[in-house]
Amino acid sequence: MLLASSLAKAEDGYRLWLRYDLIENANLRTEYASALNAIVLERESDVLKAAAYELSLALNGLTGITPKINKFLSGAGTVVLGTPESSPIIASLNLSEKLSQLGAEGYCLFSTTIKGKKSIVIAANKDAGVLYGTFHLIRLLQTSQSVKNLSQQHTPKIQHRILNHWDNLDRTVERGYAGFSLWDWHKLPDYIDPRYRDYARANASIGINGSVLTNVNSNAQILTEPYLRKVAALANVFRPYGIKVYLTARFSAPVEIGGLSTADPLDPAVKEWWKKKIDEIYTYVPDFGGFAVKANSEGQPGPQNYNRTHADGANLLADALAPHNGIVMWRAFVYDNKVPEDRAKQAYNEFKPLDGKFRENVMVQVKNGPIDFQPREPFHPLFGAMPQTPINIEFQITQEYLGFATHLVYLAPLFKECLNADTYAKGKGSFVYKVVDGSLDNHQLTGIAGVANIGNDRNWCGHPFAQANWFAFGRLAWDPTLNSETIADEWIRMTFSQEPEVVKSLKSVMLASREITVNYMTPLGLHHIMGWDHHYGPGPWIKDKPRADWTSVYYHKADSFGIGFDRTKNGSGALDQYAPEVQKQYSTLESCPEELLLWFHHVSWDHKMNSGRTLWEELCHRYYQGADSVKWMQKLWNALEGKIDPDRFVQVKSLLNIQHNEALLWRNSCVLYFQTFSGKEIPAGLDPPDKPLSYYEKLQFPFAPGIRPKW
Ligand code: GCV
Repeated sequence: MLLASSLAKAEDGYRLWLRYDLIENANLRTEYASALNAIVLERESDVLKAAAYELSLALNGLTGITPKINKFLSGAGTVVLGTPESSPIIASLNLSEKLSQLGAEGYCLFSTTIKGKKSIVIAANKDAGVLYGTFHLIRLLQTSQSVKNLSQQHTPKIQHRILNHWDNLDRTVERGYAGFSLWDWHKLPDYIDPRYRDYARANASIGINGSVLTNVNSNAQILTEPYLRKVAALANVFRPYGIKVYLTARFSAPVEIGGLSTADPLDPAVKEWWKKKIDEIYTYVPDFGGFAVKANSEGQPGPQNYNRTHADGANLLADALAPHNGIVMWRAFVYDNKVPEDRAKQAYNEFKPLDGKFRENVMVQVKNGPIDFQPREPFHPLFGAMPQTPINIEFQITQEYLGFATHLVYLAPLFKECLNADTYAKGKGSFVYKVVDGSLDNHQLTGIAGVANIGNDRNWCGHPFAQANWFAFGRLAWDPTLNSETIADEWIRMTFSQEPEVVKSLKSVMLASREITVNYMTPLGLHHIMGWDHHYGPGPWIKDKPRADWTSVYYHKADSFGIGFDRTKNGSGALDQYAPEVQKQYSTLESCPEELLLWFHHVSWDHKMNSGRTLWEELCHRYYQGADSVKWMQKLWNALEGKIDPDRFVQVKSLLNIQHNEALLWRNSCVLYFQTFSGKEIPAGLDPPDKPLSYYEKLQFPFAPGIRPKW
C-alpha cells in the first residue's frame, strides 16, 4: 500500500534529491524514529535553525514522527546539534582534539551516551559544519543506512565550492536549457521567491558554499545600487545555508557606470573607483564573496585593452577586495584577437608567464580542458604549470556540448577523468585534484567552479537526470576523491528508488552514458564539430566563419589522407605545454590512448586501430555503437515501468526518444561528411544513413535554446 501511495503521488522533480517520503521498510522506520525522536538545539543561530528545520522536515517525512526541537536533553533518541560555543553539552564532550582537525566547515557525527541517554551528536567548529553534518545524517536516512554506531568525521577538501550562473539580467541564461534564470531581478528585492530558499537547501545538502549570480559575459548594471539591493536580498536568503554570493565584474564598469574615461587598471582614478564600489558592495552584502571575471575573451573588455596584463587586471580588484576578505576568480579562458594556429595553446601561453604575479586573494580559474567543455578533452596544461598561483578548476554542469537538457549524460565520469589525470608536474601522482585542493603546491586558497544547469523549469535542470550532475558536482567539490559510482548510487536512492533492480539498472545507464555520448558525437578525440553558434547538433562541415577557431574544419582537419589535429612537435606543438611524461604518453600513435588519438594526431584513414579495424572503420563503428547504445539505455529504462513513478517515467522515456533521434542525427551527419574525405564505404553490417549528406547540412535550428534570442 505504501508503495502504491508513493507511486500515486505526482513527481514533478521539484524536490530534487531532498525527497523525504515515508520509508517503506517498517523496521527501519522504527529504528530511525526511536534513535532520532528529538533534536536538541541549545542556542540558536540562523544556520543552526536551518539545520534543525531540515532535520525535522526530513524525519517527519521519512519516519512520520514530528521530532521536538528542545533546548535541553530530556530523553533517549536525541540528536544534539551545535558547536562548543553554542552548545554546553557539546562543550562538555571534550571534542577539542577531534574538532581541531575539522576546520571551519568540517563536522563529526557520532553516537554516544550523554547523561545516560543514547544520543547522536553533530558537532563542528562553526555552524556551517553543523549544517553539513545534518545533511549527512539525512543522507544516511534517505539511503537506508544504519544510524546505530555512528562515528564519522568529514572536512571539505576544497575551500570555495561554487556554482557559476551564466544568468543575464533579462533572465535569459547563456547555455541554459532549463528555462529562464531563477533570479527574478524585476521583482527583487521585495518579492522573495520561495525557490531561492529551496535552491540554497539543495546546495547546502551537497556542500556548495558559493554562487556567482551573473554571467561572466557581464553587465555592469549589476554593480549599481538598485541591483546591489537585489543581490543583498538573495544573499540574505542564502546566508543561513552557508552560501556566499559572488558577482561578475565587467572590466569596463568604471567607464560604463562610473563616468570615467578609462578602465586602465593602473590608473589611480580607476583604482579609487573600484575601491569605493567594492566598499559599497560590502555595505549591502557584508559577507560578499568576490568576483569571477572574464576579461579579454570573446569580446569582453579587459586589461589588455590598455596594454596591461591579466595580473594587473586581477590585482586591481584583488586589492580592493582584500580588506573585506573577498577573492577574485580570474578566468584563464582567453582568446587572442589574432586567430591562433592552435587555440588549445592560448591560455597557457598567456598565463604561465604570469605565475607568481597575482595577489594572494586571486585564483586563476581554468576550464577542465584546453578548448571548451567538449565531451572529451585532455586535462588543461595549466594544471600543475603555475605552482605559485592557486588554480581553481571550472567544469560545465550545463550540457552545452553534451545534448543540452535533452540527453541523459551523467557527468561525474567526465569530471573524475580530469581530476584524476596525472600532470606529472612534481613527478608521478601529481593529479589534477591535488593541484585543485592545494596539496600539490601548498596553497590555502582553493576552489572549484561549476557552470550551473539550473533554471526556472519546475524540475530545475530540464532533464530529471541532469539533476544528478548538479549533485555530483557538489559531492566532488566536497571530496574530489569520491567515485562516480558511489555518487550515482546515492543520488538514485535519494531521487528515484532504493529497489535493487532500479538502482542497478539506473547506475549502469548513468555510468555508461558519457562514453555513449562521446561515441555518437565526438569519438576518438574529435572535438568542436557541433552546430554553429547555438552548438546544437552536429556541424562538422562548419567553415568560413569570422574566426577560423570557431569552425569545425579547424579542429578535425579531415582530408583525403586522414583526420585529426596534429598537436605534436610536427604540428602545433601544443603537447609541449605538458610535462615530459605526459608528452611521452600522447606523442606517438602507438602510445596515445585511442580516446584522444585525433586530439593529438592527424591520422591516416588506413591506420590500424587496437580493434584490428582501420581508423575509418573504427570511426564508423564508434558512431554506430554510440547510437545503438542509446537504444540499450531505452530498453533498460522501459523495463522499469511500474517501478518508477509514472510522471518521471514518461518524461525520461520521451527524452530518451529524442536522444536516440539526435544520436542518429549525429551519427549520420558525421559519417556521411567524413566519408567525403575518406572516400571509403561504410563498413559492412552498418546500415548506411537513409538520407544524403545534403539533407543534414541543410537542417537549420534558428531557435535552439541556450543563446539570447535575437528579436
Ligand atoms: C559565457 C564558450 C561558450 C560561451 C561562454 C564561454 C565562456 O565559448 O560557448 O557561451 O560564454 O565559453 O566560458 O566564457
